[in-house]
Parts: sequence; C-alpha cells; structure tokens
Amino acid sequence: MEKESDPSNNWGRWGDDDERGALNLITADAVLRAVSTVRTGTALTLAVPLRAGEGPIFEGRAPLQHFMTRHGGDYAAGLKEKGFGFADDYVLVATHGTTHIDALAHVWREGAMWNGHSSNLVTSIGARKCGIENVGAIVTRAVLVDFADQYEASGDPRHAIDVDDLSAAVAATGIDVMPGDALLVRTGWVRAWRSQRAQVTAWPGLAPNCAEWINEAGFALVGADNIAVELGPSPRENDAAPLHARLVRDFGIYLVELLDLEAIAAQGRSSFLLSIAPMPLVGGVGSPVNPIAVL
Ligand code: UVW
Repeated sequence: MEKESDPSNNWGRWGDDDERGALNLITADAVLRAVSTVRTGTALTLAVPLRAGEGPIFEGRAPLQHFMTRHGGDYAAGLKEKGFGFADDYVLVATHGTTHIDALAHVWREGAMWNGHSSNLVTSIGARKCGIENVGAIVTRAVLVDFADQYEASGDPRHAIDVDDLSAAVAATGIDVMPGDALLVRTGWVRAWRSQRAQVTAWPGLAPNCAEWINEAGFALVGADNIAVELGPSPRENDAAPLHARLVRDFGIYLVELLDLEAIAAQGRSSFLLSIAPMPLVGGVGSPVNPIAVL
C-alpha cells in the first residue's frame, strides 16, 4: 500500500523496507498499457554493440574485454572431440560500461541511499540492500522525446535540456503520461560519438531542474543515449551528479544510460512497449542490458 506522497522524496511511499522504488508503479495495468501500444510487432534493440576494447564508456571505467577459451585453433592443434567442435568465451565488463541500468544502490548522499538505507550496506562484497537483483523484469510503456537536432544545432557539447524543454516535448507527443511509464530521451550524443564528433568528457543531457517534474509525472525510469542521463559534467559546483541524487536516491527512479536510440527514432513513434531485463546479479549496483522496443 502507498503512503501519502512527500514532495521532497518518495522514501517510505512503498514501505520502509522497500528496495525497488518507482518500479512499484509498474503494475499489471501498466504492463497491459504497454502491450496495447503494439501495432506492427517489429522489435528493435536499444543497446550499443559490445566490442572488446571500445566504448562509449565514462572516463575511469575500463572497456569490455572478451576472451576466447575454446576455438578452432585448439582443434587445428590436435584437440579431439567426439564428432563435433565448439567455441567458448568469457567477457569482463563494467556493469556501467555499456548500455546499462543503475541499481538504486549505485548512489547515495550523506550516508543514505534510496529509502534511507545506509550506504554502509554497500561494501566490497556487494550491496546488501537495493542491489540490481531487486529489479526483475521490466515491461512498460515508453515515451520517447527527441532533442538530437537541437543538440547538433546548438554547437554546445553540454547542451542542457531543462524542465521547460522536457515538459513541452512530452506534451507535444500528445501522450497522457501515466504512473509507471518510462521516459526515453534522445539527446543525440551517441550519434555524435559514433561519428567522432563527441567526447566522453562532455555530453548533452537533462538539467537538474527536470527531477521534480519527472517524479510528479509518474515515470518509473528515465533512459537516454548519453553517459549519465543528466548533463555532464554537472553544471553545479560541488554537486557532481544532482539528477542522480534526486531521481535515484530521493525518488527511487531508475536510470538507463548509453542507449542507442537511432533505430527507434527513425520509426517516428513516440510510444511503444519497452522491455528491460537486467542480469540478476545479487548485490550488483548496475547491469548491462539489451533493452527491446516492440512497435
Ligand atoms: C555516471 O554517473 C557517469 O554513470 P552511471 O550512472 O552509470 O554510473
């Protein structure tokens, strides 16, 4: 049962022990609303390809490594199997090092993460509260807004999308946003990065003043084709990630980063079914994902 809302945060709204935050808004009705948007049955991935040694990836995180542990060379060297051959491989990937979802245990401020859980519960052996395993399967309706051309036209590597831009773009879709919907924001950064017109040191994104509006609209998650959903580096001195702090820690709203929104933008659809299934990595603070849009 939901408690009365507190405009300063959503702590306690889904119970004092809650570890799932705004995903509680994705009810069976929200899933059925997503299903009702399906028209053609076309399915698209929203993930950037995983390539060994390549990004895009935030500075300080190591790119993915891919190791082949069984391949044709073993057989060429004389390895025998009974009538067949096979290949095996391993990947070493930062959970936030490609298209990914942040767990609620990813961020905190003043010693408290989502719902007031202590940041001391996140240790070198993993998160004892709010780990990524709490997410489960996400199926909901996505609302897509597109600022890619505005970013290109601005010439500003840190083009800011503020609350007026965002609310006007969502209103222009004509969609009546409902609790549990997902907001997807195409900033244009992945397109620019791919054609070597952008760096991982600066990216366009949502301004800090978007947080309260996103929460009041009822979005359960926000995804974007940039490093951090929010504008980076932060426009606020001494506040490295203001939108992470408000959305993830205070409101329990999930962030999905480094999406590839090029193919879905080309479809000209503002709403569709979105499915995201993080790895059930117990104690993980994020997970690579391959989000699927169904049109
Ligand atoms: C950054 O904040 C840079 O990204 P993420 O939220 O994945 O950690």
